[in-house]
Amino acid sequence: MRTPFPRRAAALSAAVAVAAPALFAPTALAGGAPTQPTPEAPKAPSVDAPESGTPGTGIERPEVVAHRGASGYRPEHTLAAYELAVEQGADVIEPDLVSTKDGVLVDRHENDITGTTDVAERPEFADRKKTKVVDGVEQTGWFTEDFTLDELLTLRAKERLPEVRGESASYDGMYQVPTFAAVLMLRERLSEETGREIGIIPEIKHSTYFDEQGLSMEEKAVAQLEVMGLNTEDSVATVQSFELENLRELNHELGLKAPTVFLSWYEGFPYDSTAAGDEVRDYAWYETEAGMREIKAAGVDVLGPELSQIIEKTEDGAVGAETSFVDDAHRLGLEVVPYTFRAENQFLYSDFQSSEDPNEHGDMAGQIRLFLDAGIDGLFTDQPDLGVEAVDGWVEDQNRGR
Ligand SMILES: [Ca+2]
Ligand SMILES: [Ca+2]
Repeated sequence: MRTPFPRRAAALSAAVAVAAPALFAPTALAGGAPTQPTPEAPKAPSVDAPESGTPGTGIERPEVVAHRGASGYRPEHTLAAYELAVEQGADVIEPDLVSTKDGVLVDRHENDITGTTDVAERPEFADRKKTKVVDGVEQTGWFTEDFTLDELLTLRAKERLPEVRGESASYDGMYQVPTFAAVLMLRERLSEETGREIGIIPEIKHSTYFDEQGLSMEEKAVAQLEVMGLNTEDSVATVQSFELENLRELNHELGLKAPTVFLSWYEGFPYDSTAAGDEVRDYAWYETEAGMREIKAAGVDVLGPELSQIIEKTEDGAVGAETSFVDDAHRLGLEVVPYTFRAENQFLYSDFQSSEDPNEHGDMAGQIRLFLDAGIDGLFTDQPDLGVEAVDGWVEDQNRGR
């Protein structure tokens, strides 16, 4: 069994290993090391040997995923954003995947590239501007599926939130849109350079939509992971989607061996449900036990909820009640890695805001600690340096028994 985010393994090994030894098999951090212990021999904690069930000892370090790269500091989804993320100590880098017209997987959060590239200022592409319905939402702009890779590579990335992240915007115009292959190669190089096996967590965006365009991405993603030696059960690669059907297909039909993550949102339907006319399987249903069991049956290992699915946000933006999401998921052997911790006040729960200035940094570390206390196994953040610092401090405190 695969445990891409290994905290649960050590934290619960004493309690759970007897009942389900394979389910929570400890892995080396980021997996893949040939010397990792077998499921029958849980890894010894590095700090004082814990009594069975004693809290605060031998906690594995939850992993920090650099959301779209170090996207708080560089234009998102650029090689520069990933390099900086690894320099800042991120354990895992996140490319989002969409397709070009000629079927190449490239790294953007949306197939609409109006907001993250200079395409709108390119007269040669003025006639590519279109209005389309993507996942049921009408959008006007420029779309990756209307560009060949060669055309796309002439564009330059820009900061999506220039008014919020002015420093990042100063890098506008410097970087290309990377292919998935380029990000995979960068991961390999950075792993060699740092001596740390860097994880990668590609997300297949708009799966049903791209199938409808005749540009299915899943087969290509598996093939590319295979080529890079990352299609293994203990892979440092983990594949994500906001739809379940393509994860089921990847796990059960397309030969994906690497772990998978089902992402969710606090409201609405995954688009595969909508496209199938399924009025039951909305994201709220996937939070129920029946829903989580179905996710598990699709071969999924990790849930990627939005923060408020774990700790509710009150109407005025403050910390609300903790839900049973983490406990429910853990009971079924699913890990929980929520998104997105962003340091600017406007993105924080009001308890952690530092001022009225929406763009000033607040106490993201404090907010992260709250979620670590709630039992998350890893986290996505736009500021990996701050995320790593928060996680390291928390782990240190846990191991001191605080
Ligand atoms: Ca993503
Ligand atoms: Ca497909």
